Amino acid sequence: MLIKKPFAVKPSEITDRSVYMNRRKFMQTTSGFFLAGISSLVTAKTSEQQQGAGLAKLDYQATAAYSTDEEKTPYQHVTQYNNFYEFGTDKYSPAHEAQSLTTRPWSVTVEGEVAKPGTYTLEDILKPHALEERIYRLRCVERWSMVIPWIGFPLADLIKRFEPTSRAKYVEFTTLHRPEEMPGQKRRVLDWPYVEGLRMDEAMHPLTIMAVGLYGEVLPNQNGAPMRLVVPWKYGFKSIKSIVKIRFTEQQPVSAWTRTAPHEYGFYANVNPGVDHPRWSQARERRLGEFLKRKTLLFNGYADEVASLYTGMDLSKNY
Ligand SMILES: Nc1nc2c(c(=O)[nH]1)N[C@H]1C(S)=C(S)[C@@H](COP(=O)(O)O)O[C@H]1N2
Ligand SMILES: [Mo]
Repeated sequence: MLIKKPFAVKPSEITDRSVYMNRRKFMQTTSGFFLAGISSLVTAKTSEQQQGAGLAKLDYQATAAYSTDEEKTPYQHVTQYNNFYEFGTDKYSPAHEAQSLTTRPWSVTVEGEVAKPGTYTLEDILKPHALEERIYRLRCVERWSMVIPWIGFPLADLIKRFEPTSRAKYVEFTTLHRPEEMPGQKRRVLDWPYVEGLRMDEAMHPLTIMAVGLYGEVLPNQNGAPMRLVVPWKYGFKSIKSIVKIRFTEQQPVSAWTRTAPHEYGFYANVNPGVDHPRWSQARERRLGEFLKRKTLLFNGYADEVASLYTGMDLSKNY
């Protein structure tokens, strides 16, 4: 996703570096005692057991619906290797820089084609929703992937409460714009604030969730606290973080990435190994914490659930 490369690492090197760096960090923080030759398998298993970071615990149902039983990506990878440009373009910056973000009080403005527009507090938003765990794959356009135990609720349940009108064909989401706390917004890497959008049927799809936590705890700031989208069949950039506005529209929203580089980042952004990014192939990906690449799956492996949303569409044109 690097438009203006802020540091001299090729996209192809980024994941390799992450695997190396995270392992190294883990070895440093958790075990000065580990011998250097310890196998990667043992390292991964040990770090995975170290779940959570002592943030507030959430009450949730562990639902099997839609969850993958693949091995979860260790917490350290999920929370130390992030894309959150508001806190810098380096993948290791958000884990540090996002700690100063104030997530209380928090409110969300709902506007556009809805019967119940208004400004809702985070508490208003969350109150009626039972939380559940969904273990989803998330695949970044830059070719790394993760398996994350998200805690959240279906976005559809939230949308219904606002009673969109019949003219609402799309939903647009906006991230907080607060340069004092989001140092990355002082540089024009993107046209701030970060904006993303979904077609109404995508937003209402049962796989689409609003996440408020991961690994049993509230979201760490770097992962999009207090509330972010998770759309597992789309490239990670559609999963917008730290949402403050939800707008229902008749016209297709223009996302921040599409505005910045329309040839590289389209509106749909469905994971598709057959449609290359203009600067790299999307055929393979690296699961964080693993060494061998895997084949990328159509719709990130969720084709059975979502392929019908795109019947008759040319996915190489609607990328
Ligand atoms: N506001 C905002 N949301 C964002 C981003 C961002 O830079 N800003 N990055 C996106 C990208 S490119 C990815 S891959 C995912 C990464 O989520 P994670 O860091 O929690 O793994 O967040 C997405 N949501
Ligand atoms: Mo991404």
